[in-house]
Amino acid sequence: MAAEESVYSVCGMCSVRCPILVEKRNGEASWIMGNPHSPLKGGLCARGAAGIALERDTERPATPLIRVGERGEGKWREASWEEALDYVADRLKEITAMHGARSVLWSDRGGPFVDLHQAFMRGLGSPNYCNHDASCARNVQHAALSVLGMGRKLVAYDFRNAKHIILQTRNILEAINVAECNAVMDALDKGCKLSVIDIRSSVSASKASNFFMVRPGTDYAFNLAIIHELITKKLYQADYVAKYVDGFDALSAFVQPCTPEWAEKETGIPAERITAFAQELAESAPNVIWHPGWMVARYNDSFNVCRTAYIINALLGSVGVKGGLPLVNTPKDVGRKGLKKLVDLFPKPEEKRADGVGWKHPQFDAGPGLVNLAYDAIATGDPYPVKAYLCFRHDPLMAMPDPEALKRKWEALDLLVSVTFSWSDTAWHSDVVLPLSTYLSRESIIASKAGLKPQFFVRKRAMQPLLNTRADWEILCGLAARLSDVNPEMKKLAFTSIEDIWNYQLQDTGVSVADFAAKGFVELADAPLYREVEAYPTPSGKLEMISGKWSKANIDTLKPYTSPARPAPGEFRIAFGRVGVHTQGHTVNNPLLHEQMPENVAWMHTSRAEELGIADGDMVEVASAGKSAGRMKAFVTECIHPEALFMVHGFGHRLPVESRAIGRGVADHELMPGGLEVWDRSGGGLSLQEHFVTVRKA
Ligand SMILES: Nc1nc2c(c(=O)[nH]1)N[C@H]1C(S)=C(S)[C@@H](COP(=O)(O)OP(=O)(O)OC[C@H]3O[C@@H](n4cnc5c(=O)[nH]c(N)nc54)[C@H](O)[C@@H]3O)O[C@H]1N2
Ligand SMILES: Nc1nc2c(c(=O)[nH]1)N[C@H]1C(S)=C(S)[C@@H](COP(=O)(O)OP(=O)(O)OC[C@H]3O[C@@H](n4cnc5c(=O)[nH]c(N)nc54)[C@H](O)[C@@H]3O)O[C@H]1N2
Ligand code: SF4
Ligand SMILES: [Mo]
Repeated sequence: MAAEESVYSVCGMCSVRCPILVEKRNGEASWIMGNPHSPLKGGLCARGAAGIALERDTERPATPLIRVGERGEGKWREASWEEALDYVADRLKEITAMHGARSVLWSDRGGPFVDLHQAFMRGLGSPNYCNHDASCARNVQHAALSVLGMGRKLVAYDFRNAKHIILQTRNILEAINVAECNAVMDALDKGCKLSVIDIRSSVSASKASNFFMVRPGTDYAFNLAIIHELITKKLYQADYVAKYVDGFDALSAFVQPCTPEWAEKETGIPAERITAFAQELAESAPNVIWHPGWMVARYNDSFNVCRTAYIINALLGSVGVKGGLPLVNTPKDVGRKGLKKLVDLFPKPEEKRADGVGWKHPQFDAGPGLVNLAYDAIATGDPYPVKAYLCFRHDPLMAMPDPEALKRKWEALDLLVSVTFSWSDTAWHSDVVLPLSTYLSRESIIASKAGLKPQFFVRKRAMQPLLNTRADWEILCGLAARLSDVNPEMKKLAFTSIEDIWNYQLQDTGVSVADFAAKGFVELADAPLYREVEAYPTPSGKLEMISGKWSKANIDTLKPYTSPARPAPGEFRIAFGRVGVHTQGHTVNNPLLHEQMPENVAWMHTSRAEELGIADGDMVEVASAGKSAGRMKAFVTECIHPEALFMVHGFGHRLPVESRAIGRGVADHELMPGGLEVWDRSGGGLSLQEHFVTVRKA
């Protein structure tokens, strides 16, 4: 039977947001595939294919809920949408009347649709918009800002034209972005080399011609030795460096002691392999991509690891270059007008941010701030009281270390609201749960994507929600309408249809809503555009080996290397990562994906397992600072560094409302006591792998 209708939309099973085509039968989504007009060519990852199971799952918040018991007790009363939105709006009115608009904090998952969220916060008059990124890519973002003067997403990874791709702390074939996976696989088919630097052998490592299993926490030493070799052996692109690099002499002097022999002692990688690797890199220059990483909230020097990745790219002449890291184009770069921003409906609040970003920490990107520091403001009232927290598509109790400590920091909140499409620890702990429609049953605002060919794209509703859930715009515009009696400015955001929002956004762009019908996205250029770089937006106009901006904040960007602690006898360093079939913690209860992988296992080296009398498949108990986080199966293998204990993040759920996920596997973030205070002062990221655990046979 032919499908009734197809809808172009956008996947929402992870933060990549691939373009999709949804087929419908009997008014419901019946089949999802990658958008055939896009580089996905119809393909999708396993999680993307499990979207219909999410929509049909009833083990998710089915209607708005207002807490009646204690926080986290799981006692709720069901409310209508009218009642729940009135309740939240009334509480916000009371709190802002007493403590000012700045007492409201927001966090979300970042990404292309946040204009609406930022507009809501500005409309309220609060500067405290944050995203999740202190626990993800902030160190990469700040490294990019410190070397290139611009954010990490303003350069692309031109995998298809590369001759050598280096993945460091980046498992591209399992931590999936479908278009990137396809591009890397196509490049490998054409003879591009792949090198992987990891603490364990991942699927990506299995495709590599060079695999370097470094001692956990020593990547900075590895990179400094590569820089040493590129400089002392004159393997760098001298013309490029003369034109684009600032601080080369200081860098040369700094890496002088960082010989491959020195790095061998730190990393465990033989000196001659490091020397040979540097030579190989030079042979492919400038078509080299040394990936600066994605999830790098790991160590106290992760910022420097990412910085040195950008520096190596700079020495090899690949920044700003085809087949390397070319600059992406915004609509303006291709002579087009960008979307009209919702955030521009309101003036920027003059108030300082509660997290100190932009004033106490002038070097950091004030856009999404650092949410962990905003939690400190909740707990201390310094620099001012923060009393309401709207947690949107974000589960900090799973995404941040040490959930019990975080709950204590939140005790001073008068209102905690969670907007989510699945149950989460944060939703369970909230005062109000506003159930979001899944991405199949909601629309989103139009998004703009910079790239070699910039585009606008839109998520359309493929079906009506099966449960009593609402779209993000319906929730926020509904709150805005209710807040306009005390804050007339908010009327501007009280849209009553998504078309009105889309038409507002598309004003003067030369694109209309109807233009999305053909492919689901509208390209703003006919062909990829590689722009010649004249100057970088750094203080020196060049790629900065020593960052002018960070120096002003008294931070040394050529930081001396500190050797990471070795685990005490019987201990392991905790390490974590992703797996192809799950997204973070929120797909573990998805009926289809749960079937694929119901629990995580503890990867440990054969020699360490023998020491502890543990055999492959044994149940083990994992603890940190004497506190057990639960039991899981041991996966005993030669394919991991002996100092590390690795597990996939997102398991160890404890909520009774998730019958499939409950009690399966262990939660890595419960093994990081005091972890909220352990973060990289120069890069802003949490240092989630600066923690040690013990394991015993259960
Ligand atoms: N210990 C430890 N901590 C980590 C990590 C780790 O590996 N180990 N990983 C870190 C990383 S890389 C990140 S990005 C953060 C992630 O942590 P979070 O930012 O919290 O991300 P998610 O779990 O993807 O999503 C949070 C919630 O949003 C809800 N949601 C609502 N709408 C949508 C939607 O349209 N799409 C999706 N996908 N979810 C929606 C989901 O139901 C889920 O409950 O955690 C970080 N924290
Ligand atoms: N399937 C799937 N794909 C995803 C996601 C998902 O949840 N599931 N999440 C998305 C998100 S939010 C993010 S941030 C990205 C993350 O993308 P990645 O950062 O690529 O993913 P991870 O698996 O967290 O980590 C990559 C690798 O780092 C290794 N590693 C750990 N410690 C060290 C170390 O000290 N040195 C080195 N060199 N390597 C180390 C791990 O073993 C792992 O193989 O993935 C995105 N894509
Ligand atoms: S990578 Fe997979 S889950 Fe993520 S957006 Fe793409 S298809 Fe969806
Ligand atoms: Mo992430």
